[in-house]
Amino acid sequence: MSEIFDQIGQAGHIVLIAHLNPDADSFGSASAMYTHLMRLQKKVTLFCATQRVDPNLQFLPWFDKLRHQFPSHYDLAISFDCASASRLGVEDVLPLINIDHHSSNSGYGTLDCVDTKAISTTQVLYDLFRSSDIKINVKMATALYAGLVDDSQGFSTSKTDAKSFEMAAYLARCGADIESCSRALMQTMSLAAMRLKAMMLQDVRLVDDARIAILGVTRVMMEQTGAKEVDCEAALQESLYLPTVRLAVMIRENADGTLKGSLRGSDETDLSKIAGHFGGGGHKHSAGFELSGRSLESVMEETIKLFSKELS
Ligand SMILES: [Mn+2]
Repeated sequence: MSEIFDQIGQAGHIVLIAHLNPDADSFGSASAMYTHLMRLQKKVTLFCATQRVDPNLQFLPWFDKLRHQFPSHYDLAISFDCASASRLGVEDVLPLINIDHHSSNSGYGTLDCVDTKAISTTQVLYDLFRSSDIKINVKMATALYAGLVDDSQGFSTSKTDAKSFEMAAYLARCGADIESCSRALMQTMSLAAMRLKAMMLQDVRLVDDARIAILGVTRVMMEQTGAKEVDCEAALQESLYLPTVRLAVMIRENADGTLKGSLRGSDETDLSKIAGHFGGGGHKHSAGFELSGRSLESVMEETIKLFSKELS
């Protein structure tokens, strides 16, 4: 642990990496670290390969500092919430500190700080800050709380425990803007996202005695609504609200013809294993994969078969 802050201390220029299509956990972690590094008067680049970052994250400190061009010279990079090197959106990053909480994390860093028990990457970072007696100011508190509340889906997932609430209480005392986090992360949706959600739920298929919900998102649906990739999440999550549904899968066509698969569940099935079948990974109850050269229908059928086998 102290090695992380030793390496930071020795570096002049540090690149903080939020993963492709960053969420509040990845960007929140990078944002909190940015504040800390500013206090240390470091030169910092806040990097994310995705150009169109979810505007709901705009309320977080340093959103305007995001850069999409990876710097050619730097002393140290730190990735946040990236389960694999492919999530970085950039290749051959060295030296690299990998801070994460995914159970499927492949340990791709030159230094890995992965706590799979942590509810969010911001919790891993919070533990690092606390154990090193680093003061958490208002900006850091909001950024860390954002990852906590988003990854725990408002303190509702099975990983939510006393420690989650202790962290929340501590961050609240540090001045975290809880209302802005709730509003931006749980109570804000664009009209495009709302229309896409309606389309997806209209077309949801239930198979295997309605235990599996299948959602397909075509390029046409994305174009017609003008929605973004992250906008697909709401319908996927809400399909699990159906009383019989235990597993939900969404296959989305990207603009370049590749496919993105997202798996969600609430029972004993380890979804990171199923995602692994397609070369992906993630958590037990939330996993994903990316494929090219396959049709949406064929991947759907294959996923249904794998799911049915798991449930039988
Ligand atoms: Mn996370």
